[in-house]
Amino acid sequence: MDWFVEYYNGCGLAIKVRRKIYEASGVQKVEVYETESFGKMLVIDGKVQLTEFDEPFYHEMLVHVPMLSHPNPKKVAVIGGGDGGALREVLKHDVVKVILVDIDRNVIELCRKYVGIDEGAFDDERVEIVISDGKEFLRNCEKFDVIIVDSTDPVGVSDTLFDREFFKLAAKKCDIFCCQSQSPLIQKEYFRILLENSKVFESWRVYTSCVPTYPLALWSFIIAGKFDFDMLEEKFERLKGKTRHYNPDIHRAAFALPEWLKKEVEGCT
Ligand code: AG3
Repeated sequence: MDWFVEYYNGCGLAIKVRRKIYEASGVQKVEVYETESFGKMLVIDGKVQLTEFDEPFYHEMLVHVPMLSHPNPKKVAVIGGGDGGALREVLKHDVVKVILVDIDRNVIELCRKYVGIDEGAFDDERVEIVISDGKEFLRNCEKFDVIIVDSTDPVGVSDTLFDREFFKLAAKKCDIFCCQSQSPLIQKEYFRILLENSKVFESWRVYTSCVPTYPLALWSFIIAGKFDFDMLEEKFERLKGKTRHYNPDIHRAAFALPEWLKKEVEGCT
């Protein structure tokens, strides 16, 4: 039995693994493990992207917060998210069309075969897959009700999803935008860039979720655009029984920020 270890700035996380199920190198290095306690685990370029154990704490908050903050989302784009977890959650809503844009076909294929958290989402007839850089896609795409960014850390292929130009394009192409915004504790440099860029939207807010297998467990998200939290209970009716983590209480509570984080956020307003 071995340990998989990911190091951050001066600390790290060790996860006991039973075996490596698959490894492939293309646009990115993709590894799939079977862990001792957390089910299957996806690692991209040495960084934990998900485990079966806690991925709903991330994907449900990334998706249902923006989806339920829109009056009637029909057309959605997911940028990144080649594992299919965010896609699976979007399809729980009454959507007409969902475009998944990922730069790495390998991630999609390996995740379908060896991870399986998509639960058939890639075969849904409402889904279209586009293999492209997310920023290039935004330049020429139609308008969406909601755009969701499910990226890796901004090193390597996904750094184009973290710049001001990407945010400017996104602001033109949707009513509501939502992105994962890294660890506000130990990846402050990335978090701050995303806060700064969010200013291109008329309004934006930060929320958090606890994702134990991500750096220091406290994970942040930014929602921007024309969102409101009216009638969450009524809108939640369509999701009832289908979520493992999300509910309207946790939605509202996720926006309650501790003093240190408020300061960080206000420093950017
Ligand atoms: N992407 C955001 C998590 C990145 C974790 N970073 C790290 N371990 N250094 C998640 C993609 C899952 N769909």
